[in-house]
Amino acid sequence: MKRILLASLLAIASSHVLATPFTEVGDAGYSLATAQLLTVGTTSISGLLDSVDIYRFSWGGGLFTATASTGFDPMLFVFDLSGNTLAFNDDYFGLQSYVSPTLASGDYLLAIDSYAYNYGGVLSGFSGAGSSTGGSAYTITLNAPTIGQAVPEPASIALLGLSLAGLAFSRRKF
Ligand SMILES: [Ca+2]
Ligand SMILES: [Ca+2]
Repeated sequence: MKRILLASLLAIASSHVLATPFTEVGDAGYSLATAQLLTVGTTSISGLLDSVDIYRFSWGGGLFTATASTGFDPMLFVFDLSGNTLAFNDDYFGLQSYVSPTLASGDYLLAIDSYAYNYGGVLSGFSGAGSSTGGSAYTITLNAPTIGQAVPEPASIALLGLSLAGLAFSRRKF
C-alpha cells in the first residue's frame, strides 16, 4: 500500500516535468462543458471517436501544432472558449489532418471529428453529435511539452507535503 502511494506521489511529481501521452477518459464529448482538460506535459492524445471529441488546454502563447493519425478520415479544429474557429484542416497528410495556428496565451479547445460526421465545423454545430465511449482509435500529436492546465507549483508542493505527512502518520499508527 505504502509502495503504491509512494509510486503515485512520484508520478504526480514527475508529471510536471516529463512529456506524457494523454488518454481520453470515457468520452471527451462535443461541448465546452464536457471537454477534457489536458494535463501539463501532454504531447499526444489517444482516444476513440464516435462523433466528436473535444479537449481543453492552456497555452503559453506561440505556434501550436496538432497532427491527427487515424484509420479513418479525420478533421481537426482549434476554437477559442467563445466557439470561434481559429484553425481547421481536413486533409493535409493524405486524409490525415494538421493544424498550426499561432495562439496568444490562454485557454483553447482542440476538436477532432470525422469527415463522415461532418457537423459544419463550428463548435455550436457539434451540439447535434452523439456521445459514446466506443468508436475508432486515433492519436493526435502535439508540438509542445508545456501544453496543459496550469497547476500552481506552491499548491502541488503543499499537496505533496500533506501526502508525505499522511504517509508518516499512517506509518506511526500501524
Ligand atoms: Ca470519444
Ligand atoms: Ca481528413
